[in-house]
Amino acid sequence: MKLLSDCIFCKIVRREIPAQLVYEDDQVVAFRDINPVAPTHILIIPREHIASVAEATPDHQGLLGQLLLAAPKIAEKMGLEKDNFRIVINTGADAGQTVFHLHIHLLAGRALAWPPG
Ligand code: IU
Repeated sequence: MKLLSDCIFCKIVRREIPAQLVYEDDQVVAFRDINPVAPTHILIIPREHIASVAEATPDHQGLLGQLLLAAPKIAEKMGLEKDNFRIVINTGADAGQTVFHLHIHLLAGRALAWPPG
């Protein structure tokens, strides 16, 4: 499995820096965003280092499914309405990606506007 020594999210996966973990399984880790933009703001990431969804390959098909399927599990586990949340994957700097380890934002707990900025 690819892990990058200088990637902050890889360090969270390896428990080298602290994070408030809310869920983990064999391929996925989820933790609270340090700068939440909604009452609930969770980042769902693969243990494996993949820079963005644009870097994913057909080999990652199962992993990508597992990442997505973690979202309603986490919502339910956290006492949220299981079917009332937004998930977002910023891909590339112009789309707002700042950490280049694939992550799904799970946002909930307030009304969310559309379209996003
Ligand atoms: P983005 O989609 O790449 O912009 O999201 C990165 C998120 O990672 C952003 O919401 C940050 O607040 C969050 N984050 C974090 O939770 N912990 C960290 O150590 C760092 C960023 I660096």
